[in-house]
Amino acid sequence: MQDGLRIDGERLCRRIAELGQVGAIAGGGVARLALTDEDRAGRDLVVGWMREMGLAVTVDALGNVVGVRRGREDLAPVMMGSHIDTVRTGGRYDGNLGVLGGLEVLATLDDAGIVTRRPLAVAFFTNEEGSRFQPDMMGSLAFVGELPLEKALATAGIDGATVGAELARIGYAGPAPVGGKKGKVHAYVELHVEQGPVLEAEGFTIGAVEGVQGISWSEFTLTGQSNHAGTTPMRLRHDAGLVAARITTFARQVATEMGGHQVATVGLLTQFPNLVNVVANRVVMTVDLRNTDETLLKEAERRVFAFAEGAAKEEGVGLSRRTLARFEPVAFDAALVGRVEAIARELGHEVRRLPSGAGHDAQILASVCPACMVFVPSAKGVSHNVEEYTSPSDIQAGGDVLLRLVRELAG
Ligand code: HGY
Ligand code: MN
Ligand code: MN
Repeated sequence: MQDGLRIDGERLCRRIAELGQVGAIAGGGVARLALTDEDRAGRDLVVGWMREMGLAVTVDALGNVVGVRRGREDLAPVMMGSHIDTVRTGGRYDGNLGVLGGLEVLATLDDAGIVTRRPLAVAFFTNEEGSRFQPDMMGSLAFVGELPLEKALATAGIDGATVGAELARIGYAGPAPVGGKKGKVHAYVELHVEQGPVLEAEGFTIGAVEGVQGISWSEFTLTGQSNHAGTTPMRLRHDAGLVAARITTFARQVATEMGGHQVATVGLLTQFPNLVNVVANRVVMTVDLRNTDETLLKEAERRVFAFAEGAAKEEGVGLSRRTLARFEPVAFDAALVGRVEAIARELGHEVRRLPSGAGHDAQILASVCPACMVFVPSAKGVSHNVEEYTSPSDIQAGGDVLLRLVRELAG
């Protein structure tokens, strides 16, 4: 389709800025952890925009929201979407760009008086980030039927609240059922910021995302013995804090030694009693390991888990491990990846293929329909950081690729 229709990038940037005011934090970022009051306010704003556009809005039992624009025929829709929950030091673009970009595509078609053959849908999924409640992509996992609703609702977060209680509290426990989506979505396209340094460093405007790397999230609970920092001889200590520190440095060592796509992060670490003169008797910490190759990811897990056991044993500290999330690498639909690449070129943008380092709802939707992602650059490769930024011209480019691909898929 060669017509010159383009999204209204300025309107999209205005909406990104407006949503970015909800849960705004110093430095231009946002904090809208899943199912908090800030998340509710963001949801209310986006649902309001959906209703203003005349979309048929449904909310399911885990709070996933889908707005549908009618097509000429009553067929399975082409779906766009992402998430609007954020991490605690979130940026304005992660997730939000994919949801608001989808709404912008619909508004552009409204302005042009175009009705596609298939209906078009824009979704935002509950708790994509997984920061407050694990696993990440919780909403889309339930949406496709891979995570039982009861299990999701019973999940306790890092602050002790449960998903079910918080979902009801913010008023987004909806009537629509979760699961049963085979054949109900024709294709899924997610516009998202790269969140890494590749596109900007190499001068590309569009990323044709080939797939998402494997993700392994573990929680370690270390149980030592609190004791007096001054009177306890070193040989008699059972210092949970020391074991945690050794696990952290070993995880980094494994990633450095393995190289390639291997990454390792200790993001959450709480120490008890966390006092200057008391040997720590309890640490809860997370280890995030990722790799594009499942065999290598398993090797990294094996090395880190074995080291942790050994270090705990040496110090006479108890250790238990819980899996918070585990996803194998996912490859997106090859034909769709090819179309993202070709359409970007037709629109005159420099494009390259690349894997996604971050997890996304698209990797979950891929289990029920052909799915793909369109990346746009992140300035300085920064994300999960208030300085996350993507330029208006890159947003325009990403939105135009999304518009053309979705029109092609929806006829
Ligand atoms: O952690 C991730 O990959 C995503 O931000 N949920
Ligand atoms: Mn995201
Ligand atoms: Mn994120």
